[in-house]
Amino acid sequence: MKTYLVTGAAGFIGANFVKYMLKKYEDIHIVILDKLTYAGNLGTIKTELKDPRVKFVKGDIGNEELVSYIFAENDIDYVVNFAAESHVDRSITNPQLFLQTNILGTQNLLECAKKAWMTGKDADGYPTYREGKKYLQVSTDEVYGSLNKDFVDPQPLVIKDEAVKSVVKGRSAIHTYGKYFFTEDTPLDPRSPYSSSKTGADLIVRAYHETYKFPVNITRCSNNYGPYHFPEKLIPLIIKNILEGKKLPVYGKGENVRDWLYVEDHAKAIDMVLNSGRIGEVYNIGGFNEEQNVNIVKLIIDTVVRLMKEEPHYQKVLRTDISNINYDLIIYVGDRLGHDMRYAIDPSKTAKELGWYPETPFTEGIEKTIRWYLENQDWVEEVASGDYQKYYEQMY
Ligand code: NAD
Ligand code: TDX
Repeated sequence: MKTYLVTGAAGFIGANFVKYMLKKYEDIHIVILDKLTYAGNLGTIKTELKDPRVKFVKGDIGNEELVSYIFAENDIDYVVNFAAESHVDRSITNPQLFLQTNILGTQNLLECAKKAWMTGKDADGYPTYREGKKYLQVSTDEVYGSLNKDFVDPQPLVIKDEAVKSVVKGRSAIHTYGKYFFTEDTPLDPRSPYSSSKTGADLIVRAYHETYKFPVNITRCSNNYGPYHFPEKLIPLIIKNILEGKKLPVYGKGENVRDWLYVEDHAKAIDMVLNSGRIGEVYNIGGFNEEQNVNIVKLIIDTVVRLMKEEPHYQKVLRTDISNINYDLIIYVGDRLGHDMRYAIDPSKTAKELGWYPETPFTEGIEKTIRWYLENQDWVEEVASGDYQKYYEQMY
């Protein structure tokens, strides 16, 4: 029986991770620590909150007294730190909060876990820890910067490594937009306040490992999508606006490339890294699934229209006539400051060492995601009330 401290689990990926773990393991305890910022929502985990295996604590990962208390009250085996300020656009208007939560919050979690797990010192003066403990930092491909100059017309992605090929079983990318990919050895080169704060967090995690031999893993994943994604991010914002007949804002020329990963595939990878990842290692988690933003928007429009026609009962959620849903809704708006051009993760190490691969083909994942939004409009209304409206008006 393992006990997990999962931070930020009232948010998008953390909640999906908790759902995945509770389904997969009967014998598990999960303590959720979440500050319930604008991005955290108890409605996202309402079923899990009723589960006797789950405890919920409202609070800040940076609160030393509270986090120490959680460690004193629970025999935590694994910490999985999802809690963060996660939106690049918000980091441009309010960078300080990102440093506070993402760097100082992470350091506080590390320090409290270190104190709770420490057993003594070895002959060289390094701390020793109780068996089987691990801290996992959920990081991002954005710490590697941007593949700005490496940009070509879409080409088929050819995986040459036989070991990787045998793991991904043909479920590889539709195409790639460049020759270069981020590997775990790519130098860190963040460019936005958000990615700089995530890099700061990664560096302090590495420092705890090197300086105190503290047991850690870092995972760096590409853009996630799926259920419970907050509608400030591209995919859920576009779905929401289509259903309301609103314009679809695409930054700049819409040519920027992101690598998209279905959130459940990410949850599976984190579980595998916790179980089998080598201590101190970084693991890249990517979708083998690069696409330009404008093509994502077009794919969502096409999929919504197809679903509405194939299953007309979905039309009841439309606040516009179906004939209005077409590419004319797309508007090109001012570009994000310092907008990273291309992210492309090479997850070969994770595939080879852990046997993980992104199982969900993109068109299937997008259809599942759109269906989820069509069927969960109550959730959308709940998270998009109040502050969200102000944010939306300021941004667009
Ligand atoms: P999210 O914004 O949806 O959720 C963040 C959660 O953290 C919220 O529930 C929020 O209330 C909580 N939180 C924020 N500050 C906190 C604090 N100080 N103390 C405790 N809780 C706090 O984020 P997400 O998209 O689910 O991302 C989760 C993690 O994954 C983040 O660390 C993010 O950097 C990383 N990541 C996200 C993506 C992505 O595509 N969404 C990709 C790569 C990495
Ligand atoms: O309205 C929009 N129009 C638009 O063109 C929005 C919200 C975004 N975009 C563009 C910007 C990006 O190129 O779409 C792309 C995706 O944007 P976001 O959904 O904001 O994601 P991104 O900035 O790529 O960052 C995400 O992936 C990496 C997460 O928010 C981060 O937490 C994660 O680390």
